[in-house]
Amino acid sequence: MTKNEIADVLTEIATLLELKGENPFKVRAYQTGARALEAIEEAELGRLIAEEKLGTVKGFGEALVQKITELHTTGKLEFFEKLRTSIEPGLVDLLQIPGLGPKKIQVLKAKLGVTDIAALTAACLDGRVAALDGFGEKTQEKLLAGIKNREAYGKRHLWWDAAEIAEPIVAGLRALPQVRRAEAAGSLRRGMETVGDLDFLVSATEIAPVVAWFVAMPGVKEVTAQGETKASVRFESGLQADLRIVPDEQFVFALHHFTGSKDHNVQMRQRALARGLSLSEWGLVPAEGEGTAKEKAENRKSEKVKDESGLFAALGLHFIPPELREGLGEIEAAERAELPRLVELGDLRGAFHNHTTASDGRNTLAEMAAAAEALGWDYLGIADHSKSSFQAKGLDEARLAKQVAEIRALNASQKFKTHVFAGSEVDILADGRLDYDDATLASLDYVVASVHNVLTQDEATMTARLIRAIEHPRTTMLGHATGRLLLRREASRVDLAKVIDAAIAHGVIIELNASPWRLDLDWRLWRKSAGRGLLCAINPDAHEIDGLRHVRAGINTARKGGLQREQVLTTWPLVRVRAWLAARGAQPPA
Ligand code: DGT
Ligand code: CA
Ligand code: CA
Ligand code: ZN
Repeated sequence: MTKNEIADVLTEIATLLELKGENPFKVRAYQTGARALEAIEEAELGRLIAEEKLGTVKGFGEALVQKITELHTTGKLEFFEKLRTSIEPGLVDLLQIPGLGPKKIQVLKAKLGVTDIAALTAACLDGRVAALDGFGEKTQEKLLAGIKNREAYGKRHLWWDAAEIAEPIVAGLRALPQVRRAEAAGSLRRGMETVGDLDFLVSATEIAPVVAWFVAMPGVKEVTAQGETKASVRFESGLQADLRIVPDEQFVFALHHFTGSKDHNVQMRQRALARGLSLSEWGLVPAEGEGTAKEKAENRKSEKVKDESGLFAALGLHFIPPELREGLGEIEAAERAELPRLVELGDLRGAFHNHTTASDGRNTLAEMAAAAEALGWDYLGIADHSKSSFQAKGLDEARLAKQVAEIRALNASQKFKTHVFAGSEVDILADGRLDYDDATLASLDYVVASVHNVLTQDEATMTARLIRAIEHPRTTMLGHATGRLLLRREASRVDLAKVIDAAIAHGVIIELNASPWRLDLDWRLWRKSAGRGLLCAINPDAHEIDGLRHVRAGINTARKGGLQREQVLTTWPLVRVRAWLAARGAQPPA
């Protein structure tokens, strides 16, 4: 580990110890240690450790010397790992709220059981915080305001929400007579699950009218910057948007630069340099000679490069889709022509995890089927909640049997071109058993097995629970595997590598839950698993007809995860899906 990484660990240890109410001197020792470490040079640290002289540095006691040495040489620290798992992750988030220090957080936890921001919000809203000794009405109000602010300004935004704001802006920019090309770049274009800010890029014949239009858009709450070729605004939601305007001959280079990611850009520049070229947001020019990159680009415009494909080709690369530009080996793959052919929205033919008014959905079976038909889907799976999810009106055996009969009748009536599969989103009980008996499960076309309660089990228990569900012969797919809610709730503690191994071994699908606040499994895990035979189903988890559209967010994540059409069951035609389900259903019970 580098010294800065070690310093970060020490700082985090101090915070965690503070949250645990540890001795303040001990806390201070870690804080001081982190600062002392920052002041040392990297090479110096290596030398001090090699010569066992770390203890001579002011600020490093015996305990710190041992821990820094362990981190530096092994990259790990057992003490830290243990400490981290002993504290609810939500408590650390609470520290970001103005007015809340470790002491107050401990009181909130002890008296009200508050361990995350959602629980604190609830406790403030029903007045329980004001009633605590040392808090009061004023503090409660201040905390609520702090939470609201954090939501509005401090945090990132769901890809879906950002895209809904960005799309009309791109259309509006393109409609301006002065605009030649306009694109939304940045993390939005890369399909990241959350977006920090929007980055619009425009080439135009005249700049002023474009800037004037941008800062006067509906929904703009504040103009945070306005210059000659750029402007920044903030919307009601707190989302910021940057606009940059460039001459048309620079557009491709600027688009590539502002799409990022930063790591991808750095690697592309290094690649250019290795070829005697200098790549920048202004152009691609020979690296030798006097002058800045900007001056050179203006003198020697990279005229042959008309679009991003041309830019990649100029560096001996196949086109890299924006979703893959994370600096994680995509350039090497593009050089060897080994990039996957990514799944596309138009490849989808249906989805399996959808709810109706029978449980907590807002549209009826017939409405959902009609909406799926309107999308051109060949099939729609209905998977309402099972009986243990009583808060979501989960179906008992009798209601489930009635729904299955309705679905069979609907298919027989041929009212819709879309075939409806009768399934269920069956709760995985705390011990890994499923919520219906085998006979009931056998009456279904498929089973989505999901965790909805007791989310806070330790890692080993949760992992065993999911694997037991995967091993059940009636389980077709695992639903929202980690239970995370982006920007709201952390993933459960679970060893996903083991879960994925079990799914592959048992031929069980893991869903890519396309709900914009889930996107679970994460794209980083799909990158690791796609080539290993793990089958994916992109499921919108729709609770109303409009929710079916969320598959688009799922496609984003699938593409980022490097998934190809073949690896996604929901791109398969109906006959093939039916045959696959039938083959699984024929498996004898264990
Ligand atoms: P975000 O907004 O946090 O979701 O992430 P991005 O990727 O949209 O980042 P942003 O908005 O700060 O910048 C947009 C792109 O501009 C970024 O993906 C790559 C490029 N960029 C920004 N800063 C740097 C930098 O320091 N070096 C390089 N090479 N590129 C940068
Ligand atoms: Ca951005
Ligand atoms: Ca930005
Ligand atoms: Zn669910």
